[in-house]
Amino acid sequence: MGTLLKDKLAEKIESMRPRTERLVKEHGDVVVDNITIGQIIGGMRGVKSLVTDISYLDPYEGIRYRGYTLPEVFEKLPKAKDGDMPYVEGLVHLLLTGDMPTEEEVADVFDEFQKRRILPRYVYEVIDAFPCCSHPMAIFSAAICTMHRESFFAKKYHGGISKKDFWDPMYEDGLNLLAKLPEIAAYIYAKLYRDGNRIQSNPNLDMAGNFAHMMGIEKPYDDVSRLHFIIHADHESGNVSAHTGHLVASSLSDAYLSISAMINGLAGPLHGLANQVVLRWLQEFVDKMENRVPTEEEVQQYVWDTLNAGKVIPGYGHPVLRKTDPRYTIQREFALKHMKDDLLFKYVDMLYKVVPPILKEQGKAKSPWPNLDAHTGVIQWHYGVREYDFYTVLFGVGRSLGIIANLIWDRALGYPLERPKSLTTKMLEDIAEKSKNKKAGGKKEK
Ligand code: HAX
Repeated sequence: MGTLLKDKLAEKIESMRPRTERLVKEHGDVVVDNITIGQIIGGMRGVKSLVTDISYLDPYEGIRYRGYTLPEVFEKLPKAKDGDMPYVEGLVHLLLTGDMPTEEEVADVFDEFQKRRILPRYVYEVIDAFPCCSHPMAIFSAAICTMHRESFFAKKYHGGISKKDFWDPMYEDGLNLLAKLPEIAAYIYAKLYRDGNRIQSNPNLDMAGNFAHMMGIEKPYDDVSRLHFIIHADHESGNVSAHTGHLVASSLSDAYLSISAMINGLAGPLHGLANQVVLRWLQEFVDKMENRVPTEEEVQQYVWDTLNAGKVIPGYGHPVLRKTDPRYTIQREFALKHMKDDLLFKYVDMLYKVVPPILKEQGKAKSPWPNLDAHTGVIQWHYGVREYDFYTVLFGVGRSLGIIANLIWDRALGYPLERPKSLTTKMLEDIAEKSKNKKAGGKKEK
């Protein structure tokens, strides 16, 4: 056991390579997209300029992992023996190979993780050495970065390795890191919020089940963790965390350096940090309401007050999605089943009714619908994880699954150094002027 995944992946890579090579050799000059000045200044929204087969985001349907919608992923992946949610190990197999795993293939990834999960001692020491009041995301990023010295890829590269084989040490680094992330996250939690009293990992448990165990939280928190890691795993390549991971790895930085960098991108309030911002915003509202359920008018007033103060409604809107995020819906279904009487969930439920019409009326946000961050914190809060600074670390553990799958495939298909071209503002002004004159000339000729 423990080699099924790598052997299958090697076969998939061999069959995929000719497709990429043919596209570049025979169709390299085919135009896919144009770019406007608005897109260049506006964060490259919608520019089709990246390639990944791990996931695809449709604005109306939401994310598909390897062609499967999220409800299909939850239905088809093998379920945990002692829970309702699928094993994260099965998702790893799906993301890497594109195939739904058998029970045996899930057990194989389980074995892979068991072999690799022990943390070097210095990682605990790095976490211990952080000054007080450090944000857990800064600690998480540093802990991962420190393990750069373990990198097989870095060693092999310096020893001299064929480009064709780059993916192999990236696979080793990627799986080594994934297996260790739950322990790093759980130790950061213990250190910051439980006086350093950590619970030893249980090698008989699956990745998410073991995480729940190390957090010291009873069932169904193991299922909450499986759900959480799976829905956060991937969202195409263009979001800040995925793109950062890909960009940094494109310079042949190893998995540790690349994942540490992506964690820093995820730590921004417009991206992963939104889940803690949502909770803070909700808590302020609950305090204001003195712990009672508000009326619809009070919720409307709170939302308008936030907007009128020049702030965004956290957890709402998205750069690509144009409907309710299915990752929100899946969490909502879980909450309706397990915690429908929870006070905070009642707030979230009311906001779901109230916010979209208000954002539509305000007319700025292109999507008035909730994204996944509108819901994650409420579930964590319910199960006792109330230190909301920590929520983005949980996001980071999940997001690493998809990004590592991408990094391995980036190496396998030989994607080169990323290096787009920049222009100056004056150059853009000249292009704009030329286009204006051309249009005016065209009109005169008519
Ligand atoms: N509340 C109020 N205004 C909003 C808004 C919201 N939730 N979402 C967008 N807008 C505003 C924007 O601020 C922008 O205003 P200006 O023109 O004054 O700058 C305008 O509507 C157009 O923005 P957009 O094109 O619809 O959205 P963007 O692609 O620029 O930004 C964001 C997408 C997710 C950053 C945005 O919707 C937002 O700030 N949402 C709140 C924060 C949040 O929930 N972030 C998490 C997103 C999911 C994710 O990546 N998680 O990791």
